[in-house]
Amino acid sequence: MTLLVAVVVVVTGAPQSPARTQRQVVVTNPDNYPSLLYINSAAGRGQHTNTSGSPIFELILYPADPSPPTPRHALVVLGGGEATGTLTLTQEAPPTGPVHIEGVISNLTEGKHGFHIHEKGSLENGCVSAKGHYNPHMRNHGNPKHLERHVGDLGNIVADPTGTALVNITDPLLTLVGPRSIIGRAVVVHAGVDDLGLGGHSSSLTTGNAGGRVGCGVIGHA
Ligand SMILES: *[C@@H]1O[C@H](CO)[C@@H](O)[C@H](O)[C@H]1NC(C)=O
Ligand SMILES: *[C@@H]1O[C@H](CO)[C@@H](O)[C@H](O)[C@H]1NC(C)=O
Ligand SMILES: *[C@@H]1O[C@H](CO)[C@@H](O)[C@H](O)[C@H]1NC(C)=O
Ligand SMILES: [Cu+2]
Ligand SMILES: [Zn+2]
Repeated sequence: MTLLVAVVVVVTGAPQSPARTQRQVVVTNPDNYPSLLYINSAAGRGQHTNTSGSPIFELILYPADPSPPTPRHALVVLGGGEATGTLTLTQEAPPTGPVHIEGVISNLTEGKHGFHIHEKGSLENGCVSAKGHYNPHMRNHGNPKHLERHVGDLGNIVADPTGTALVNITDPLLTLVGPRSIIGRAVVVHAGVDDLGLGGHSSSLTTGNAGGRVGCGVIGHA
């Protein structure tokens, strides 16, 4: 069974909706395994095409499962920096239902801290080894509520005067299964505020200018 990822450029005029929409059809792949084809309309603009702002569709083929979706769970222990904590990730209806991230992060400075999924699940040389934001669709950095964002962009978490941040995020683009699963990648907490791409700084459209990395952990199966 192979998983297929393909991109299709929308010709013109499709509205740019922040909400990810999917359609589901049953197809038969060359091995005669029934599969589910998901059409993700908020994917991105593609690495090798200039679609000048048009949305493109990403088509993901998953093995068909006749039973109801089984919830998926993942876990992150932040141990790669000064900020510590544990986060649980839950996807009630994989592969395309939203992912809920919940937990507590401590030993932060009071205020907002950029919070992202980064590409690599490595802390070999500290949080820097997690590399850049997870961005499979080659978009600019942005607000998680907008179409123009990295898949890994989750905005800011807010620490109280004791340095504790309660994390309670539900995100429609993340998934814990299939070729776009974030399991095996890293969560990173930054020293500063993520400007959501609006700061006008040279790094606003790549990192949100969120500063150094004060906490990180690898997302694992739970
Ligand atoms: C993409 O196309 C638009 C509109 O044709 C053009 O203005 C822009 O410069 C192009 N960008 C690149 C990177 O080629
Ligand atoms: C909390 O952060 C400070 C630096 O801000 C660091 O010196 C200290 O070791 C951290 N505490 C823990 C428990 O990691
Ligand atoms: C998390 O956020 C949701 C929606 O904003 C809210 O209904 C829920 O009570 C929150 N949970 C916690 C533990 O704060
Ligand atoms: Cu980051
Ligand atoms: Zn980003």
